Amino acid sequence: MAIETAAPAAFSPVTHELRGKVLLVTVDNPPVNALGVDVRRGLAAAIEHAETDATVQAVLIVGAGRNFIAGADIREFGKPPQPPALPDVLHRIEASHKPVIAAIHGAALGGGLEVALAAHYRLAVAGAKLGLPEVQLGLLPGAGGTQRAPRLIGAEAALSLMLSGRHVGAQEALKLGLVDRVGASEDILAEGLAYAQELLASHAHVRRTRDAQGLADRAASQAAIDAARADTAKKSRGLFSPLKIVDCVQAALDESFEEGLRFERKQFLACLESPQRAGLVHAFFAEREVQKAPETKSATPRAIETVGVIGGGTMGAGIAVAVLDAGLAVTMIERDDAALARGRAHVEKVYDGLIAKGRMKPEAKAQILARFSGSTSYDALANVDLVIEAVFEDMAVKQAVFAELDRVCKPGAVLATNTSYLDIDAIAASIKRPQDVVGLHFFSPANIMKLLEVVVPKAVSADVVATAFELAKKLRKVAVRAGVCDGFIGNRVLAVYRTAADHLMEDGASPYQIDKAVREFGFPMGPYQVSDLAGGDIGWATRKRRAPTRDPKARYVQIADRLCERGWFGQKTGRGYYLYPEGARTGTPDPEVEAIIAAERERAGITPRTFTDEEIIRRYMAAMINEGANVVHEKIALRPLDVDMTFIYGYGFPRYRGGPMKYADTVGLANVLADIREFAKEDPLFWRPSPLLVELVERGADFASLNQTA
Ligand code: 3H9
Repeated sequence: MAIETAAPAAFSPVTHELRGKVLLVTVDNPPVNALGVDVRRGLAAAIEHAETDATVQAVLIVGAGRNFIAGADIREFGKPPQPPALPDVLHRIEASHKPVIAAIHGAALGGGLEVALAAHYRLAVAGAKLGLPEVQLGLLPGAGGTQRAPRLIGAEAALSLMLSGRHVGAQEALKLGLVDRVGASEDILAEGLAYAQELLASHAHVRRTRDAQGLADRAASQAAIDAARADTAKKSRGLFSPLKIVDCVQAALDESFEEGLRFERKQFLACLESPQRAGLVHAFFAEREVQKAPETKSATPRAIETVGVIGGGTMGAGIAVAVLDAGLAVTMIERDDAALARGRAHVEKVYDGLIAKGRMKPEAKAQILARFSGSTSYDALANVDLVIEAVFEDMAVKQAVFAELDRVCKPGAVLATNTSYLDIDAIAASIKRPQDVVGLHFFSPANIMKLLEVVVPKAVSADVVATAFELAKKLRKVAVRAGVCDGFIGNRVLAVYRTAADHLMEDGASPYQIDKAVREFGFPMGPYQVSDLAGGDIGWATRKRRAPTRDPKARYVQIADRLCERGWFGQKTGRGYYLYPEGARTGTPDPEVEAIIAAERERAGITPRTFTDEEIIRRYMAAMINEGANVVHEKIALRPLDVDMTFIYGYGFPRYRGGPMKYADTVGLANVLADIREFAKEDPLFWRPSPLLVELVERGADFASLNQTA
C-alpha cells in the first residue's frame, strides 16, 4: 500500500542512509522523538525508499538522542488531524517486503512501541523503557497496539501492560517476548547494525506481528480478558478508556486483524474526544510546567547532601524517610532522648512495613539507616546543607527553633519550615538571615504524598527557591510554587470548600450524602471521611485560632464543634462523623450525629431542605473554583495550572478532570459565575465572585489562557 504523504519537510526529522545493505533510518525529533506529522511522513518516505532501492536488503529504525520514540505527539491531540495517520504508517512498515528491525534504547512508549511492534524484529539495550502508557492519558494504544501486542505476547501480558501503563525494562521485555534480543552493550547503533547483519546473513524473512500466535490458546485468552474486565470494572472508577482497552483485546481474539484495527480506531477516536483525555493531557503538561518556577531559570540551586529534620513526630519522620529515600543523609533533632527514640522508631516502622510486605530486604534498611543520625542538640546541625523544621504549629515555638538554627547553622544553609498556615515572612524576619528561609509544605504521609508546596516569602533569595525545586525533584515530588498567605494554595482553598460543605450540611444534606456525591465526582474520599481520618481535633484547633479574627457577620456552622466537644475526633477515637466499631477503617453512618445535626439546624433556625448530588457538587466545586481564582488573582499561585496540580497531588482531586481550574473551563466559566451569583442571593458574604472570574467571563476567556501567557 502506498501512503499519500506531502513531501517530507526540508529538514526532515527522519533521515536515512545506507550502511552496507542496511538502510539506517534515524528519528531525530527532540526532545523525545514524538511521532509528529513530519516524523510520520519521514518514516513512510523511508520505507518507500527501502522498497524501491534494490541495494537495500533490510531496514533498521533507531532514535537519536536519549530515546527511541516516546509516542504520538501529545500536543497534536485535539487539533485537526494531519495525514498520514500513524496506523497507516505502521501498516506500511509491517507490510514491507524487506525485514524491518527496531533497535530500542531509552523510551519506546505508546506509539513508539507500536512502531517497534509493526517492525519485524526488535532489539533493546539496557536502560530501555518499553510500555503502552496511553491509559494514563485517557487513551488506548491506537496504532495497532491493542491488536499486535496480544498477538505477540498473549492477552494476559498485553492487558497488564495496557491497563497499568507501566514501563518494562529490556530484560523483562525479552522475557515477555516483546523484544527478540537484548544487546550486550548500550551502543544502540552498533547493536542494531550487528543484529541486522546477522539477520541478513541467516536469510531471515519478514515476520509480521499480525501473524503471531499469542492468542492461539483461545480459552486462556478469553479467561485473561474476563479477569481483566472484572478487575477493571472494580478498579478504574469513572475512567473511560480502560474498559475500551479490554474490548479491543476481545476484538483481537474474535475478529480478523483488519476488523480489529477498525474497531480499535473507533474506540481510540472516542477516547480522543472524551473530556477525560483533555483532563489527563492537561495534567501531563501541567505536571511538567509547574516545576519550571521562575527562580529555577534565573538561579543555580545550592548543593544539598545533608539534611536536618527537626521533630520526630509523624510529619518529621515522614519527611526524614522521604529524604533518606532520595539518598541523602538525615540528622533528626528532638527535645530529649525519649522523643528521639520515638522519632527513630517512626522512621524504622516505615522500612519494617516494607520488609514485612517483601518490598525491601533487611540489608537495604540497614544501608539506608546508616545515613540517619539523631541528636538532642542543635549543634549537630552545624554542617548540614538544609534544615526542615516540622515542630508544633505555633509561631512562638517555630521562631524559637529558627533562633537556634540562626545560631548553629553554617552560612548558606537553607532553612525551611514545614508550616501549613503560619506567616513565613514573620518567621524569616525573626532571624538574621531571612534570605535563607523558605517554606516546604509536605503533605501527610510525607514519604508518600507527591505534593510539595514551595512557599516563597518576600525576602528569600532566588537560589534558595531553586534549591527547593531541585530537592523536590530528588524526593520525586511535584513542587508547586506558592506565595505566603493563610493556608498557601491548598489549605486556603480547602478551608473555603469545606465551609461550603458545612453550609450544605446545615441546610439539609447529610454528611454521608455529601461524601457520596464527592466520591462519585471522583475524589477517593468525601470531606467528612477526610476529617475523620485526619482527626477532628486538628480543624477544631484551627477554628479556635481563627475565632478572634472571624467576621462576626459570616455564617458559622457549629456541628463540628459539637462533635469535638464530645471527644469524637474520628477514627482515632472510634467515632467522628462516622462510627468506627472496633478500630474499623471504614465508618458507618451514625444516627446520633444526625440527631446532633438536626438539633443544630433547629438552633440556627434552619428548615432543612433536600439537595440532589448534582446540586451538592455544583456548590462544592463553585467554592473551590472561586477561591482558586482568588489565589491566582492575588498571585499566591502563579497560574491556574498550579492550583490544578496542588489539588491533584495533595487533595485527591480526580486527575482525569485535570484539576479544579481545568474542570471550570470544561463546565464553562460563565456557568460557574452564574452559579455563584445564584448562591450569593442567600449568602452574599460567602459567595463573592472572584474578580478574576468576573474579568475572564467578561473577556470571554478561560483559565487555560492564563496558563499559556504565564
Ligand atoms: C500515543 O502514543 C497514542 C498512540 O497509541 C496512538 C496514536 C494514533 N508528545 O517528561 P520529560 C515533552 S499517546 C509531545 O520532562 P523525561 C514534555 O512535555 C503517547 N511532547 O522528560 C517535555 O516538554 P518540555 C504515549 C512530549 O526525560 C519534554 O518532552 N506516550 C511527549 O523526564 C521532556 O519530557 C507517552 O505517554 C509526547 N509524547 O521523560 C509518553 N513526551 O521540555 C509520555 C514528552 O517543553 N512521555 N514530551 O516541558 C513520557 O513519559 C516522558 O516524557 C519520557 C521522558 C519518559 C519519554
